[in-house]
This record gives sequence, structure tokens and C-alpha cells, in this order.
Amino acid sequence: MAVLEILTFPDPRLRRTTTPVTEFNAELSSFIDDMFDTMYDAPGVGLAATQVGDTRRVAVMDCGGDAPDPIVMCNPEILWQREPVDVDEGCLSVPGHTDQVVRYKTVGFRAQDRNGAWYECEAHDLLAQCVQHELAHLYGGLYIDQLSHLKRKRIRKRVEKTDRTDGGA
Ligand code: GNR
Ligand code: NI
Repeated sequence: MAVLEILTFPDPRLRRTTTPVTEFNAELSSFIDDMFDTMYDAPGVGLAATQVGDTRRVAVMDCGGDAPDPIVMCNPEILWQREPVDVDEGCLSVPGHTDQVVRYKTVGFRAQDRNGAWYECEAHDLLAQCVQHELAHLYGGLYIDQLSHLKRKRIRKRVEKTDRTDGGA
């Protein structure tokens, strides 16, 4: 059980891409448990390995609602998507900010669980939004990449200021 440090924008490590998980062992399972601890502690509805400085292609989610169970996504892939919608979004790596972005309302994806077993899932609404958000993290993306350069610059200044005054905690 461990709560890991969540990196904040504009930390360059958030821009790294990940490499596929190939070793489904006890160490991976323990890392996944730490990711859940970190996500629930924050609290957040999803967390990608990129946000805690790891380069494995793994993310966790728990959005409640239709899909109340904790979800582990190793090597996730979106298979299809439909109905782009404007939604409000936030990110633990961009504290204190939310903004409207475009996401698909429904997505089909496949991923491997912590044992390496492939599963397929049809995700709606917040869960679908979260899948797209975490997928982006695993390739170095952030939701604020959909905003204007000027807006991103203002957000960066605000986050940097907050990180300084709270000692980076
Ligand atoms: O906690 C989170 N809430 C959220 C709200 C709307 C869309 C996406 C998210 S994910 C976010 C946690 C996070 O930063 N995951 O990477
Ligand atoms: Ni995020």
C-alpha cells in the first residue's frame, strides 16, 4: 500500500509515451495496487502510470455508476467510437482547472487485466470519457492540449505558482 506522487503539468515526464506491458507478474500487480491507492487518495476517477512517472502502458479507473468496479487497463486500444460531445474535464496533473473538451460519448475498447487476460468493454459517458483521457496520458497527451496555446500558458503559470507555494506537495 503506497500513495505515489502525482506529477503536475508542465513536468516533461507527462509527455513521455509508454511501452507495452509484457510482464504480468507480482511486481506489476503491486504497482497497480499502488496506483489505485494513489487514485482513491487524490481522489480521482482514473490514473495513468505516466502521471506517477512510470512508462508502462497501464491505467486504472473507477467511475462508479454503470461500472462500479475498479478497472485495470494494460495495453488498452480503442476499437470504435461514436458521438462526439462537449464535456467538462479535469486532471489530477492539472490541479485547480477544468475546461470543456470534445470526447466521444461511447467507445469500445479492449485491454488486458493485471493477469494479462484480454477483455473487451463498451464504455459510456464518464467511463468513456475517462478511457479517452487515460489513453491520451499513455501517449504523453493531456486534455489541455485541446485548448488554445494562450489558455495553456495561463494554466501553466497558475499551476507553477501553486506548486511553489505548497512546496510541490
Ligand atoms: O479525476 C478525474 N476526473 C475526471 C473528470 C473528467 C474527465 C476525466 C477525469 S480523469 C481525472 C483523474 C485523472 O487525471 N486521470 O488521469
Ligand atoms: Ni489525468
